[in-house]
Amino acid sequence: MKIKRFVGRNMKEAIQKAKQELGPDALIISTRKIKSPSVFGGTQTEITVAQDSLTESPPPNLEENCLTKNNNIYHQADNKPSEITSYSTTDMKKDIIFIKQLLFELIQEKEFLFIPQLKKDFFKLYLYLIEKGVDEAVAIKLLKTLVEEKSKFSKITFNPENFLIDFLGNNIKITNGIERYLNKYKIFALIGPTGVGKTTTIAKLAARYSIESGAKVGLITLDTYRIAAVEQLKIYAGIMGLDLEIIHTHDEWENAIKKFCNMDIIFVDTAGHSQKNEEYIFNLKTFFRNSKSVHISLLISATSDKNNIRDIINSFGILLPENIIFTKIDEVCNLGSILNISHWSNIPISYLTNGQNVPDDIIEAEKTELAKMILL
Ligand SMILES: Nc1nc2c(ncn2[C@@H]2O[C@H](COP(=O)(O)OP(=O)(O)O)[C@@H](O)[C@H]2O)c(=O)[nH]1
Ligand SMILES: [Mg+2]
Repeated sequence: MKIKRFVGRNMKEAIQKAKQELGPDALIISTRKIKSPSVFGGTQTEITVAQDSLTESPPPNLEENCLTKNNNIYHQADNKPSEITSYSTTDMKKDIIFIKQLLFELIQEKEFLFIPQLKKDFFKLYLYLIEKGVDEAVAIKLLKTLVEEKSKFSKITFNPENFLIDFLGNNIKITNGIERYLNKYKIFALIGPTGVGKTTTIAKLAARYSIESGAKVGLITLDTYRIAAVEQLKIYAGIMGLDLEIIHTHDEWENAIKKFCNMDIIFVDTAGHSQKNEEYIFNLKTFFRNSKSVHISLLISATSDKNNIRDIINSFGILLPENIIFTKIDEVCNLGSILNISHWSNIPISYLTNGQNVPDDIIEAEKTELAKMILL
């Protein structure tokens, strides 16, 4: 019997490595988490695998050979001398949790494989979407719809590429910029986590409306927690020759709105906070509640991982944002999150920002373009 250890970022990767080297019949005899050698820390998964076809000796009894009487597990890697590692009940519980997780992941994949039509026609596309950051459940749901819609087309007129772009485009919720809200609102507030690009995006939008469209634009900032944050917007306001009001209280807010009554558009910058800071989000909600005329855009960075994106949508959702501005798309290769966002919320994407340059690096959301970006 050959016993070998394999290390991966997670259980799945470790198993893949084992299968690659020892084939599908290799038997996992233990798993454990180990410290990652990466400078960023974290953990890796190590599995110990046995394969009996590589040796003439008869296959050992797993219980006898792997577990000693005092419940230790026997590791023999690369034919080096064996070592005895303590294997406690806690370790065993951890292993069971791991195995449950693994089974769960496998079942999720299987759901896809059990839909024959999907497996046959769209398996590659499924894998591609996953690689692009589309959530597995979202990808499966999309592809199920895709199968139905594809069947409506005749073979002669069917163009797979255009079909796919149209299909994905129709699954993305967008609104082109904020134009269509201008007859309803005058005050546009940007909210979202710290560092997502709120102030920079305000500068881009303010420039677009004041310089390009000649509109009268006023700026308000509620972000008075950090001096640097106020200074940042002051600099932009100075360059563009725009009035800026710095607000600490609700009275100051009322006065600023009165002062800006002749403005065509007012952009409001807010302090960034984690989506986990419920108190802050609640306070912001109370602040804006008295100002029903405020249009709210939620900023989400393309660099956030998909679980974070889901959290951000849920937590900031209580402020009832009407748009999402998807920032920093220049920093990622995978834009599958756009499909996740459209699946997890009804809020349309209005803009995407693609760089630090003010005012150039901002584009209005457009379905076909977004679909192409995702598929690139
Ligand atoms: N790469 C990239 N950086 C951006 C983008 N938008 C903003 N940033 C940068 O992200 C950082 C934080 O932006 P800021 O506007 O201060 O974020 P805020 O905390 O949400 O107001 C700054 O360094 C910006 O230049 C973008 O679209 N792409
Ligand atoms: Mg800011």
